Amino acid sequence: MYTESKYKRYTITTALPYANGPVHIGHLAGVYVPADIYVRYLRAQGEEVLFIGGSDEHGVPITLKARNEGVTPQDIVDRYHQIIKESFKELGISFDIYSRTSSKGHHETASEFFKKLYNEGKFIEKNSMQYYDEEAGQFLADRYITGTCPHCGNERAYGDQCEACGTSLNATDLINPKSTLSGSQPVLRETKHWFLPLDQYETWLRDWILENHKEDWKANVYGQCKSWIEAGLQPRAVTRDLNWGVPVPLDEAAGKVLYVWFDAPIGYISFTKQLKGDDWEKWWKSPDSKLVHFIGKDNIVFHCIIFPCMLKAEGSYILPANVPANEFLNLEGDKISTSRNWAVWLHEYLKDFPEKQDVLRYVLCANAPETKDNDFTWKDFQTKNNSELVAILGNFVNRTLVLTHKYNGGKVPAATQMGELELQTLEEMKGFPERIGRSLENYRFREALAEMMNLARLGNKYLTEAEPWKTIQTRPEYALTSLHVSLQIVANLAVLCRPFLPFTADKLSRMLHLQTEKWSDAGAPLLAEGSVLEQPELLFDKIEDAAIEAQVNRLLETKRQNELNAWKPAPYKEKVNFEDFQKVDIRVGKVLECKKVPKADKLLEFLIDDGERKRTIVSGIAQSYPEPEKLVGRQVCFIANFEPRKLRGVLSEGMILSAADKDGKLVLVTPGREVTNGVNVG
Ligand code: B3M
Ligand code: ZN
Repeated sequence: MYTESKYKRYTITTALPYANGPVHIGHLAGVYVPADIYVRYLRAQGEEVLFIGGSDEHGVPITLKARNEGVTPQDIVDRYHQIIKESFKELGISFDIYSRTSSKGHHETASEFFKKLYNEGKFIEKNSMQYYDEEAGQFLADRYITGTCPHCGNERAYGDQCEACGTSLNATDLINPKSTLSGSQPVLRETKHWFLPLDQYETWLRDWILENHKEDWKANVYGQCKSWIEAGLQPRAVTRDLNWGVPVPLDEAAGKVLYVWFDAPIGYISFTKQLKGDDWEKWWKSPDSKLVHFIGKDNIVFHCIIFPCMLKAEGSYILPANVPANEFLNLEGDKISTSRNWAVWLHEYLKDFPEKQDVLRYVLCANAPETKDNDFTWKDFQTKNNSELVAILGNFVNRTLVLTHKYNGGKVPAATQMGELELQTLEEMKGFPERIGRSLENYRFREALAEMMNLARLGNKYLTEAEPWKTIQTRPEYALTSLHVSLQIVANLAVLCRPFLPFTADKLSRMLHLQTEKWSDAGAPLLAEGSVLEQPELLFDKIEDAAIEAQVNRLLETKRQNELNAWKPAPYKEKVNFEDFQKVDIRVGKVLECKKVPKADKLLEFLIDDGERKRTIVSGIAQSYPEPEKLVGRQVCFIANFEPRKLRGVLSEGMILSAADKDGKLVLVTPGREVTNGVNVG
């Protein structure tokens, strides 16, 4: 490692995704891709690493989903745990274990953890007034209750947290609370819960975080912790009146479970036990172990304040050395949302773009919201693939391998003509492992990725200057030497791209018969003269516009569906009196002719039999009736006593009534059955 490290092993955890839906690119960019890059780098450095993942299977999001689908919470978590686990694996997220919190082992570990704190008097027992939904017949906690956040005014804050400003809340903090079960106004009822007195840890937190982690924790993380600590920490309920979760291991607590955010982080520990058996403790209790939590910014309070207080209260655990939380990734300029299906789901991506796992890893790392929210667009995805992966990395590797097969039978050539350019290029190559490594050790993954790509740029630059396709005619020895140098850069890329692009690294190593993945070997030539290379295969291929258009259209359709689902009637107009209404003369008439008004894409010209005479009326419904002639013979309702007016040169006598449907279509208002032309509509 390049930065000093007193650690013998690394315990790396990733936020446990709720098993109430698949994972999307926001989760990947925020948590799992950076975590996997970091872990793969540590392994390449020969470090002892434990990489932990798993599904968070308790909590109200899951019971709400089960309720909406009329299935059990276990059905929900069984379905999504599998989808999540498989899609992570297919993306190359290299967990040592991916487990789940509904497992028996987790329930035991979480119960024991609670019981220890209980027996040592670390909780405050409190009867408190909590919100209760009389219609649904249950207490309301977490996402069962919503209301206005007292800190930022977000009207869709939940009972335990406001996702807009990240503040952790007690349900009784909410303004205008409403049950998400029945929509009713909840009442307050007394119930007993056990609270972790966070306020008692304030002095310690100030010291541990505000003093000791001022420099090494990311500014966005440090800043959030600072504002919470300075806002004053409150005791936090660690139990809930729910029936889905880890039962509170106390006789008097029937019908209560551990708060999901109490049990979930303990999942990191129970999964370690599951994997390591009796050898688990060193990963969580030895000061030689470095604990790092990879999370999104909405989980900072739980991983920097609440879970550390739990570990501190228990007394035998190490604390996180760092929590490099990322900000949020948006999609096409809008917040990613599971409920609005505004997301790129990992399992769908893997189906739509088979064999392109590394492209997604690359784009999500290059665009990672490391210090501020960032945006994913399909156009940028295509550009990064075509202009960077194909044109820079893929192109350099392919040219080098193809020319080596063409000029030297696919063997690494001898380097007999090393000139100034060659020596300088190999000298430059030496510096890449450390620069990339230091960025990774400081959780600057975008910077590290860019530096890895700079090595490919160095290769392209060298190859272009050396021009073996030209010198092969005049100075064949030099041409072969320049391919030798280029091949060393290709081999270094195979080692240095592995944390980011593991599938590409595998392909490259196979083509080169590369024998090492060790970071410490990189920076120097890695291929011996004469060693045989496999036939080259393209590392990346261009992504065509059609594939991107299909994705963008899918999102546009999703947006349209969301607008339809969100549609509400326009606000009703002011009251009018009956006399005013009687002034409007609405009649029924029959369509005799109907045609488009030339050069007016929205207008149709109707000839109506109004019971007395024929009248022309122009109406703006052309886009909803593309075949106007089909309206001949239909009866329509029209306002007969508007002043005539000219529209695109046509004198229009009245207004035909149509309803503007929520999808924007205009639908003619017609009588329920054939009536006499000219009759009144009232
Ligand atoms: N289940 C995920 C979230 O809040 C939450 C993380 C738990 S990590 C212990 O989106
Ligand atoms: Zn808020």
